[in-house]
Amino acid sequence: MSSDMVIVYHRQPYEEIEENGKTVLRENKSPNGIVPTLKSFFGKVDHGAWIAWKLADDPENPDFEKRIEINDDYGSYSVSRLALSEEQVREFYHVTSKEAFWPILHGFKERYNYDPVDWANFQAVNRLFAEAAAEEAAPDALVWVHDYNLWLVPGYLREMRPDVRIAFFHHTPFPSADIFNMLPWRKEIIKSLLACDDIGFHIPRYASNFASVVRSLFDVDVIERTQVPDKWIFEGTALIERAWPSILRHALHDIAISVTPVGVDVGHIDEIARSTETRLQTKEIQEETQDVKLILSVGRTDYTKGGIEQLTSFERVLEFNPDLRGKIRLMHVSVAANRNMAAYDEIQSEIEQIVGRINGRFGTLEWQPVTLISRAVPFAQLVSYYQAADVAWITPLADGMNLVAKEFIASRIDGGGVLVLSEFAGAAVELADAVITNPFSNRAMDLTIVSALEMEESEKRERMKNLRAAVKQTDVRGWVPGTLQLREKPLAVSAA
Ligand code: GDG
Repeated sequence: MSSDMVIVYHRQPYEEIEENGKTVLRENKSPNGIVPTLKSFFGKVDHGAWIAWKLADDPENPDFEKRIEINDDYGSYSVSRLALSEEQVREFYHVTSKEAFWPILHGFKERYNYDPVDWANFQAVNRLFAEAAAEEAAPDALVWVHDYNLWLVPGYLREMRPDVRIAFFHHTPFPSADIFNMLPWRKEIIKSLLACDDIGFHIPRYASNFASVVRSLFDVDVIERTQVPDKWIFEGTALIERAWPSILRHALHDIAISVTPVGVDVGHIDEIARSTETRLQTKEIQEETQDVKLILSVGRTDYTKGGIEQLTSFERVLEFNPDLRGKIRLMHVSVAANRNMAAYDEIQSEIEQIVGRINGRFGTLEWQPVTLISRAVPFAQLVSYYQAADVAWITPLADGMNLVAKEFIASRIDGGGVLVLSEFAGAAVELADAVITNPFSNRAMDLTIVSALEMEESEKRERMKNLRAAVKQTDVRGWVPGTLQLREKPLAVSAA
């Protein structure tokens, strides 16, 4: 029991790779930007702890290394690894979280499948996370739990450790009661979340939806409502909201509902963008694409990200605008993060099919309309793509925030480029100067991409200037766990 801050996140904060028969830890290269941000909090406390799962052939094996100590650039912290069998991971993560919760959170009722869910396994795995957090937390520590696959952790943890402060952050959207209440375990999930001191969301709409779900299931009082700041009230997005219930009271316990949009590390991206290596790479791409306008799309391969709808829009644009043939190119980076899951494999092959069809229909020896990249690209290279693109085309059907949009903006040190952004990405609330589009409308999709390609230079620059200012406002370095304050370690005082 020695950590002032305990982060409970299902993945380990590094990648483990085998080198010459030895296991070494390496910075996480998988497409997930949040891990370094979370680790950066460990630099602020004397000692931190991270709780994650690790696959084990035999979870009972006494040689399994349950806890390791790390001292790196981020700080000093321990990582508690919960030994889970392949079956437990499949049930807890791939079935319950990805087949049942994920579609509901993103409003895809028709994809929701709860028949195969083993709820007892989900409860057991969440209890293991709670036990590990209870063991690591110092008195009054802050325990920060992340995402829906750990929804039951706060309830279990509160029973074990009434003293700790519990914060929970949702990286996904949160739907209204009409959709959320399709989950048969709705009451158990919400009861657990009500054990938190603070529940965080990216944008006011998700916070409001959450409050509506709570009120449908429990008697709660709204103690405080908060007006949404003017800068986030923008009529052009479907996710507009004017106020949200920011303190709820249930059974004499107050729960803060906070809105803390996640941003990107602007300084870090700026450094990469200004490096000689990136500039050279950017120049190379620009030389290769100098006669065409480059449209860039980046995201995980997931039905929520709208890859199929985007590719079919590109196909229509080429079909109905013959003058654009040979003049534009789409680079579609779609990285699979959940291999071997039927729903994701299907999307991957559908994407490959459409790309093949477009290239077959319109391509020539000199010009290939779409380049599909299905493997993870090193981040510095991604920054070069962001810099070389004329348009970033980010059109998810639903997305908690969407960090790709913000990374694109942070990379544009030249002040150029156009962002076309879906009104169903949380980021749209902050980024009113993007060209906002509706990915459910063919007409809106086709018109906005063409207008982005034709935009006057002065308008592009004006919009990008405002976008860059907006992205700086939610720099992830200023991100804190909702209304709860960290007990930061005292600043070292010099002996002079
Ligand atoms: C969840 C929520 C929310 C992508 N391709 C490559 C690559 N990426 C990186 C991007 C970015 C990250 O992956 C994707 O972040 P997003 O925010 O766009 O999306 P999710 O993974 O779905 O994340 C989302 C987020 O949590 C944070 O709260 O915004 O709504 O769904 O950082 O750069 N990185 C590299 N190569 C790639 O090919 N290196």
